[in-house]
Amino acid sequence: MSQFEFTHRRKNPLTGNWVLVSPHRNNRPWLGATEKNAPSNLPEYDNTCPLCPGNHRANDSINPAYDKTFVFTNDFGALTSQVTEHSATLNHDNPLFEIEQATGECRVICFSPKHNKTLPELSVAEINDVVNTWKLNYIELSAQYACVHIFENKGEVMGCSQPHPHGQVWAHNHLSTEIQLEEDNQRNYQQHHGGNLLGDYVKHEIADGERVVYQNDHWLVVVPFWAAWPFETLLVCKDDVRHFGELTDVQSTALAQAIKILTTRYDNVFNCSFPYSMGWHSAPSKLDDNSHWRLHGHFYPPLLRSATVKKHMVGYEMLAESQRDLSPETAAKILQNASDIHYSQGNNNE
Ligand code: H2U
Ligand code: ZN
Repeated sequence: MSQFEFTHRRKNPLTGNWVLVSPHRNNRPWLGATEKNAPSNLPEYDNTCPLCPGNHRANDSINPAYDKTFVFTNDFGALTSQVTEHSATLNHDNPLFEIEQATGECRVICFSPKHNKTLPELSVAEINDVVNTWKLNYIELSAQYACVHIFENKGEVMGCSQPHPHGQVWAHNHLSTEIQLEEDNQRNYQQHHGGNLLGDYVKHEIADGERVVYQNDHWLVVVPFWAAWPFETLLVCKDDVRHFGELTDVQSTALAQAIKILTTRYDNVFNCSFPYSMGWHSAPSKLDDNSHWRLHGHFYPPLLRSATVKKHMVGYEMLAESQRDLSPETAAKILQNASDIHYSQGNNNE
């Protein structure tokens, strides 16, 4: 029996948020939805898809006949670089009505010309093209903006609007709430404990091993001690890399390998294309000292018990704090035991 089989709370040191863990509820009767998993039989090219090579997008521009990755400015970007003439009149004085202008840029990154290939179905070399595209966009945008968010929404359940494999980049001048929290907590940790928060965390997790899902020379994949989502994982660079622009070719290739294995195992847990939101957290670009930062990625998948039964962050979670039944250690064990051969290639998971 695990040492964690009692009700307890764990603290996320990156955000300061707590999660309530209730392992004894794992065996309760389940009355949730059990819809059938929709079979995926997408074509390699879809003439109605705005992301496929050669097709028209919403703003009437035409995608080139790209053969690796393809980046374009989001036709419906949440941020633009335009400064409004109203900014001078914004009210900065009243603490009950704080407001500030937000400027930035939003891009879409197509991972592959193939409409029906998700990350785990791409080769390591093709995933490496995606990693390098992330890096180039990071370098270009971080020269101009303080905060660059690179992320992917995968699956309809996560609000992904197109099945074509793609992610997004949002860059802006302000620090987002999550980056500000991670900035404050990593800085505080270094001030009080001397070390780098995630650097120290990596050492503890490697020594313990229970929550390690995968590791290579440069990357560690763990179900973090403080995971809120059932199969949440954290990818941390083992080296002193503070932002995406600093990755060497060797570290990039090692990251592509880690992504290939992690996303393949995710798909194999329930034999489905595992939905998630994932993204990279880098040091903000305009810091005098960023030595407290460590480049890392978060995967937040919503599935709980099957291809269709997902965790809802509702009720207590919305009004109090995250709560989970499946312990992070059990989730890690499931991910450790999942096959590295994708179920579509025929593995032993079925
Ligand atoms: P999501 O699937 O994560 O929503 O990302 C797809 C993005 O692609 C979405 O933000 C953009 C949408 O605005 N898009 C275009 O910019 N042009 C199009 O023709 C279709 C979709
Ligand atoms: Zn497509």
